[in-house]
Amino acid sequence: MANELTGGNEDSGTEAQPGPWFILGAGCLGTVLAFRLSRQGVPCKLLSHRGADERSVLVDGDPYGVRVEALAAQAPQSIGRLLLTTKAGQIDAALQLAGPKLQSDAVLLTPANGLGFATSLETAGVELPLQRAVSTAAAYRDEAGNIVLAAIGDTRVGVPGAAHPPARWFLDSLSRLPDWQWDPQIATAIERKFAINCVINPLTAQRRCLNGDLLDQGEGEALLEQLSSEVEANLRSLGLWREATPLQQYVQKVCRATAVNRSSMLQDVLAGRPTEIEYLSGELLRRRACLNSPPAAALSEALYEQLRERANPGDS
Ligand code: KPL
Repeated sequence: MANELTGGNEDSGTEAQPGPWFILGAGCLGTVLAFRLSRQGVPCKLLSHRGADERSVLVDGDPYGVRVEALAAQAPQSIGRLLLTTKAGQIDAALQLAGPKLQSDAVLLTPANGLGFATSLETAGVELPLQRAVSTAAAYRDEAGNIVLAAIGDTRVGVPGAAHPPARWFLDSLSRLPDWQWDPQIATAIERKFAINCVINPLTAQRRCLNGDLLDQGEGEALLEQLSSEVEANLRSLGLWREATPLQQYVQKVCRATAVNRSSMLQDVLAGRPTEIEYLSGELLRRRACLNSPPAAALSEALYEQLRERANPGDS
C-alpha cells in the first residue's frame, strides 16, 4: 500500500463543510466510537452491511441506545469520511460495499491491527490512501449483549511518511476525544503495535489465556521470550524495528497493563470468528520470505499454521 508506512496524502478531504464520519463496522469498537463521538457533538453515522439495527452501550451501569443504519441505504457518493472499524480481514469486503458510496476525495481511516492492507484497496478498486489509527482501546459484549468499554486506552492518528501536521479531518472532529492524539511519527506507532500484536495475539489465542498469563513463570513466559526475540530479529532485518529497547520489554509492559484482557485474537477464536492472523504472523512471514538469509521464525510459523483461518466478511 502506497502510504502504509512510507507516506500518503495528508488531507485528501477538501470539503467546504466537513461532513459526518460514517463508521462502518457496528461491532464493539465501532459502536463505542459512534457513541463517544456523538456525545462530543461530532456528527457521525454507525453503519452495518447487515441492515438497520440498534445497539446498547453500557456506561457506569446505564444502557444507552446507539442506532445502526444500513450501508445499502446510503446514497451513492454520500460518504466523505469513512472510519472502518471492521477487523483487518473484513476491510476489503467493507471497501467493496462502501466503494460506490465514497466521494472521490473521501478520507478513509482504520484502527485495525496489522499490516498488508494494500490488496484490500486493490481488490475493492479504491484509489484512496488508507489512513491509520493505532489504538489500545478495548471493548467487549457482556452476556446480556450490551457493549462495554473495558479500556479507553489511547489512540494515535497520523499520516505515515514525513512528519505531517494534524490534518483538518482530525482537528475538526476526532480531536474532541481526549484520548485521541495526532502522531507525526505514526509509522513508528504502527510498527510497534504490529510487533506487539505478532507476539501477544497468536500466543494468547493458541494457549486460550489472558494477556497477563503470558507473564507467569513457566511455559508461557518462555514462549513469550522466544517469540519476542524471533519477531524482533525478523522485523529488524525487514527495517520494521528500529528501537534500542528489546521488543520483549514492550510486550511485557503491555501484558502487565492489560493483564486481565482477552486479546482480540483470543476473543475471535472463542467466538468462532476469523482472526487477524493473516495481517500479523502471516504478513510477517510473507515479508520474511523476501529476505536473503532470514532469521529463524519457527514459533511464528507454528502459530500461523495453527491459527490461520478463512476470511469471512462480517462486523467485528
Ligand atoms: O491490541 C491488542 C489486541 O488484543 O488486539 C493487545 C495490545 C494485545 C491488547 O489485548
